[in-house]
Amino acid sequence: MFEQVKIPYAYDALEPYMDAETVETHYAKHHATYTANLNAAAQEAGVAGKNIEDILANLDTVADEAKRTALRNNGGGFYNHNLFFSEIAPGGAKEPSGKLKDAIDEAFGSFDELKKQMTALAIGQFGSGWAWLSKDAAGKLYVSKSGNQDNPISLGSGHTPIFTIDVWEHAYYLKYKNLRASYVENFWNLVNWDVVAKNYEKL
Ligand code: MN3
Repeated sequence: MFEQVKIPYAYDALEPYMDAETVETHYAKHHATYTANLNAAAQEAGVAGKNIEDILANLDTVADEAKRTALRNNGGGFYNHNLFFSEIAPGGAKEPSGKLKDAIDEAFGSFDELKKQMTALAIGQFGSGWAWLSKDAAGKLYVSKSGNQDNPISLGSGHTPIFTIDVWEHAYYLKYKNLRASYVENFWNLVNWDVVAKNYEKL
């Protein structure tokens, strides 16, 4: 059974940058639904015992198009939101340090430059999707964006997302309405860089 990551904070803990109603709806409705639908889709496709990274990395081994699409959309929705809700746990470092900072400086020149590039990707994603900070097979960091619930893991071997920004309207519309750029600018205030550093050092 796939289970949503438990969030160690109250729905109102991310105020004023992310409002309680958005967090509750996003986590307890949207994310919960992706998780339930993934469990059903994994049963249907015969991959229920596998881990989510394996499923997303090997979507092309599922021959049936409807089953593959259900895994892609709901598997992505499950995984992406687990990363998202973990990385914004209150507390922790307000900016990268240690090995993660070194890797960011090597890939982008500075943390400010990473923020600038990822903000531009998040704002520029047409329609629903995500902006990503990921590690490639050689351990180098890079930024990207994707539509819908697509995830860098599905691009091929060795792609590991370590940080993401959800730019589906459900992530911000109750508070920010059409102002996605304001949501993205404020999102940086929420990031717990200790969690991102753990994601970076995990593999
Ligand atoms: Mn979302």
